[in-house]
Amino acid sequence: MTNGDFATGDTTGWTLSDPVGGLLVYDQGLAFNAQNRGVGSSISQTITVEPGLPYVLTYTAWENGSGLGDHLLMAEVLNSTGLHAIVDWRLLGNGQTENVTIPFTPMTPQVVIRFTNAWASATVATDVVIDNIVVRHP
Ligand SMILES: [Ca+2]
Repeated sequence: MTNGDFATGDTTGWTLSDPVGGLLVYDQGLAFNAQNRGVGSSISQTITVEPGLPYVLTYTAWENGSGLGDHLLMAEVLNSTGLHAIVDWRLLGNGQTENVTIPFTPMTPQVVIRFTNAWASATVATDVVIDNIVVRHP
């Protein structure tokens, strides 16, 4: 992955879909719902893989902010045929941090890794942040 740790301080390397304007890099991570914006934004990146071999997508996610909120994150790996290699849903509770590991097997030489904040119980002073996105071949 390119800039999977957001060490550049911005979204270099990622494609953004941000209809609500809630994506923002801070604290070395990518925040959804930033600036009290709503849900529905996503980031994605296309990577090259070997079809048929096992891979693992890992990332860290946490809820951040003084407000109370639960956030639902969707992580997808999409083959270039449009078929999913995996869809993973994580509900991050208020104050919760999770290190997520998602095994998948790609079917095509390129796949899209996409993260979407699909739902939140609140978005004022509560964000969901992701960081350290890595794809490896165990
Ligand atoms: Ca980082």
